[in-house]
Amino acid sequence: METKNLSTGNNDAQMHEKLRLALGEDELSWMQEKAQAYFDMIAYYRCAMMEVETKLNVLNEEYSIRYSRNPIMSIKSRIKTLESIRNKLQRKGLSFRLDVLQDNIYDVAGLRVICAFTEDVYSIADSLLSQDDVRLIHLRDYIKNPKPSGYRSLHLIIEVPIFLASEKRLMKVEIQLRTVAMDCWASLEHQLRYKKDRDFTDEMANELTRCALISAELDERMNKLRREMEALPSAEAKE
Ligand code: 0O2
Repeated sequence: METKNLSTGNNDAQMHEKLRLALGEDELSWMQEKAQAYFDMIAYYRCAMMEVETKLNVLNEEYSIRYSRNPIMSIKSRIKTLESIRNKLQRKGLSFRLDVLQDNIYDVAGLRVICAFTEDVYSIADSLLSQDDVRLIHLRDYIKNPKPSGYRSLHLIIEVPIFLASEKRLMKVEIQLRTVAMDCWASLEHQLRYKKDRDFTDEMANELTRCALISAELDERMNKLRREMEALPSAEAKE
């Protein structure tokens, strides 16, 4: 372990020296300042992501106490990679500047919340949005209005405060809420569609859309079953 650190440090020093010779001291320190500002900003997004994840875990815990079941099955979080941020800015015709990034890219910090039932998706979203430090920036309901591909999920862009040592910052976070069935479809579709060495035909796209309809039907039938079960008297009430 110690050897690895020493050798990494050595490589860093060599790289620094190469850059200093190629660029000059002023340019190098300008570049370092820019890089530091970027990494600081990413750290703030990471804090906001943790903040929202905690809120979701608290909601899940409360539902579990109140209704003896967990509406949230799992939460995945990710920070968008530098490459993905750069590509998205390019696609939007925007330059790579921190202020431009913060004003235009809302999914630097992203959470994917996998729920048991469709109704859980909306209950969790409503509970989160009713909190007084959460501001809704944007809502896209791809469950009520699926994408042409068949993709279904509820997308929220929210703004939450993070409290640092001497300041409060408002940060944007994207939350994608979906059921297990929606997540299964989206994950498999993503794997199939983005296989780089294969063509994706129209017939394959149509087949995926048909699979999305089957997954929507599965959700509907599960929701119905749940409603029917909840309408029955509980074992305690029967005694
Ligand atoms: P990643 O790696 O998942 O983060 P915006 O500028 O953000 O408002 P955008 O990006 O078109 O516009 O927003 P949209 O379409 O509402 O949401 C984009 C994200 O939703 C994607 O993230 C996917 O995660 C998911 N998504 C949207 N459509 C589909 C689809 O047809 N199939 C699958 N599997 N996922 C989808 P990114 O940007 O691809 O990157």
